[in-house]
Amino acid sequence: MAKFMAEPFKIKVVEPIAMKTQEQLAAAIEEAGYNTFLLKSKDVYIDLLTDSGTTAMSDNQWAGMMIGDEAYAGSGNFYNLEKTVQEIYGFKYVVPTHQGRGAENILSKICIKPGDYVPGNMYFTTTRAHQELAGATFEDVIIDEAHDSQLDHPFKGNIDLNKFQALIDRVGAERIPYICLAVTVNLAGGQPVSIQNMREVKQLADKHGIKVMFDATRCVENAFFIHEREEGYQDKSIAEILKEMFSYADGATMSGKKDCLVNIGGFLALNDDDLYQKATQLVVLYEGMPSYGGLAGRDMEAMARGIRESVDYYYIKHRIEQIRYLGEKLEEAGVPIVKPIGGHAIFLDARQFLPHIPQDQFPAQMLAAQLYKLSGVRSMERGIVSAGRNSQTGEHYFPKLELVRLTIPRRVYTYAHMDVVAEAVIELYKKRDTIPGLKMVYEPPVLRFFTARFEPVK
Ligand code: PM9
Repeated sequence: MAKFMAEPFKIKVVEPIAMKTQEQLAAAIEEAGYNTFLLKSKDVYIDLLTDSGTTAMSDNQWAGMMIGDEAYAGSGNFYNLEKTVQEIYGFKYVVPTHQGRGAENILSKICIKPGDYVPGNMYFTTTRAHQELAGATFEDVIIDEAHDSQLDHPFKGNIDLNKFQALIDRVGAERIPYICLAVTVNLAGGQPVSIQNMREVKQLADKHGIKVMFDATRCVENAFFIHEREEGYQDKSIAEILKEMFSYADGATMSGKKDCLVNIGGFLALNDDDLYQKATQLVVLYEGMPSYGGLAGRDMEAMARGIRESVDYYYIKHRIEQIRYLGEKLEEAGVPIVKPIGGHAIFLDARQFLPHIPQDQFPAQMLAAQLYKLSGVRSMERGIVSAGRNSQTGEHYFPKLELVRLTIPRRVYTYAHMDVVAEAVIELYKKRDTIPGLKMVYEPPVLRFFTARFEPVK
């Protein structure tokens, strides 16, 4: 059998992509202030900025778009989505939102009071921003291994139960409304959480009356790693593993733009009647009626169908193996990447790639800009720029991980595209000593990575 599984789909529609000259690439990145978020899509050759909303939908999903029930209230597509989430994930209630952060906003507002603490397995940008806006302090309780890019560990996303217990002892359980468990952990490199850890977190949380809320954004990728790595799960289907995973959660926020295989959409899933009532009161303010929550009927139908497709074993096996193919090529050439290879992306370790650039000269930001300038491949900084500033002290957060993410959209690119990306990264690695640092010349007050601008240090 081939080491890397070929695409389990045929290509029916194609979208041409731009071929740019070196001069055009250099001009575009300068105009974008060395921020790959500010590039125009038309100037990008292979777009690995994100796997969020960039999925190629199936013929079945597009067919579903045609039966969108666009009634203002009680759309049939909402009931299909609700039934699908109940069946596949096992939650009682579903509140649709326009995307993941809509669900994060509602969850934070209904659960958090000022002065609370929310522990989690490493921060995520929008998740932490909503927790902080609601008055909470985020506390990272992921295992130490997650902060070391070179340490191989099968479940680097796990919660350290001692850190969780220490927080409970320090601030008191009554100031911890919930623990946020991301499956997988994006900023650690797409690293999974084991079923055993989920079970133990739930036990400890239950003992202290603390709720467990999953960030379910990449739950199918997490389920695949459990199938591959955790004893006793080799004979279980992806759907069975997902069901068990969510049995250890009281609720979940979901960015449907990732593992639900759609271009827009999300939801908040809950089991508790009272929390659900509160969520429906807020969703009408921020998103729309509880039966559409900011989405068109056709979007809910596409998401319901995407959820069912996502649990197909061959879909997820191909996805993970395509990413591994790229990662192994880079490893063979000695390029420093986060280990083990995660579920949605390859993460370049910018500290090791560009050791001569200090962290406050934004090495990962510059690495992403240089990769684009060389090849037209767009990636994303996930280091000090993404981490932002401590709102109390105004200082930069200095995360241990200073990374560039090559994020693979679902069902969009082929192995040949992965070859092009690998060649470009390897070429850049060979001339890494010539790359200077950056200074920030514009900084917005929140989520600065989206719109900040930079210039090379002379
Ligand atoms: N993730 C990503 O590229 C898109 C925005 S970049 C800030 O990785 C997790 C784990 C995510 C995520 C988005 C969201 C928010 C929540 N949790 O983008 O609002 O990776 O649908 O989801 C992005 P929405």
